[in-house]
Amino acid sequence: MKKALVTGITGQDGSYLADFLLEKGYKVYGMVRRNSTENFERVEHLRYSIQFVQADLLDQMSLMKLIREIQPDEVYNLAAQSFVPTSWDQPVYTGEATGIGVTRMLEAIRYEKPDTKFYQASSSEMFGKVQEMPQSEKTPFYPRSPYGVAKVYAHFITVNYRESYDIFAVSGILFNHESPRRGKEFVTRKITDAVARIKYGLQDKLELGNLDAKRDWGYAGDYVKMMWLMLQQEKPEDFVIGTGKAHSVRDFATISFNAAGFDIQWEGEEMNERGIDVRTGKTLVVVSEKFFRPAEVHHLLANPQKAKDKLGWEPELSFEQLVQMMVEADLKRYEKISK
Ligand code: NAP
Ligand code: G4F
Repeated sequence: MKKALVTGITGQDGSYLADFLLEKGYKVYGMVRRNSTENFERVEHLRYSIQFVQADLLDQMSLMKLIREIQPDEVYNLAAQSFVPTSWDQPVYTGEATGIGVTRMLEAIRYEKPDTKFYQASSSEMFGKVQEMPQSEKTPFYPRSPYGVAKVYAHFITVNYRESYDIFAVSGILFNHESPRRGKEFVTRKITDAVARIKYGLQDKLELGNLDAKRDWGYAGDYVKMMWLMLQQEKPEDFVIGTGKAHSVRDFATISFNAAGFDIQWEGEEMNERGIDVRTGKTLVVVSEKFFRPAEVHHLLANPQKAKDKLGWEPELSFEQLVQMMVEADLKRYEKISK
């Protein structure tokens, strides 16, 4: 039985990857950091199938001990301070967890089990102020946030350990991927959660920032399989994973409200733009300055050709299906609460 250690197991991707690896017959170890209360909502259904182990990316010795004791065949490093706006408020912490934390894990592997295969969760946020359209493995990075900068460091330290110590270490440069398990501070889930709350009369309207930002959004459940596939290749290589289609935040909001039976129309410009329900004349969306960022990443679009050719990558869920799935899940959740 192969052993996999997954960091970030309590996060969106960790929970989907654990589902996938268990189905493949792996023994899964999920790394959790110490919290005053348990935070197992996304992995509740796997509580007795995963072995939870405690360590922290900020603590070198805890990682050494983990690798020594588990002797994993594969490590998936999904843990990070992953919310871009927080990285402006806590840039040093973000650098420690999202950047240097990766070096700590690689050092633990180098000393305790150098034949472990290592997956690093790199990000399209590294492309930032994009240098070409669409973005591939060859596109130069230009990060626009402390989070993006930390991910670039993490990316290159992974390349460096591969080249210096011959560790099977790869980065998946993943574009935004979403699901009903997405954190509610990220824009997609913020929208679908608000749509459901408005539908059940629990919220009046939704405040958003830059409606013109465009992302290449895919479904998290499709993406975790690619993480695993990257570690099953003959030689370690980095891959871009995305759908090759981008949509704006405004598009995401429009489709979400439509999916819940609202008919939204956009009026006004930039800071004064509003989303109005055509049938009732009620304002559903307002733009608020507080959600704008000091430096925006305006448009991300993947060129996933390498993954298509070498990994057989083809996303199963379309953008519209993804939005529908997220809205339905949130409607169901609030239907239960409102009864
Ligand atoms: P997420 O839901 O925010 O989960 C982050 C996980 O990291 C949580 O389990 C969190 O634990 C853990 N964590 C944070 N700091 C830690 C520390 N110091 N030590 C140990 N664990 C720590 O993120 P996600 O969306 O699943 O993303 C997974 C990874 O992919 C992240 O590295 C993210 O930056 C990267 N990524 C995500 C996307 C995307 O669109 N989702 C795209 C590209 C790259 P707690 O539950 O205790 O907070
Ligand atoms: O959903 P977001 O917060 O995701 P962002 O910043 O693209 O980061 C996510 O994807 C990265 C991959 O590229 C990951 F590495 C990272 O960990 C994370 O998962 O924001 C998306 C866009 C931004 O342009 C933002 O300005 O939506 C815009 N936006 C507009 N109004 C908003 C809002 N974002 C948030 N979070 N909240 C708003 O009200």
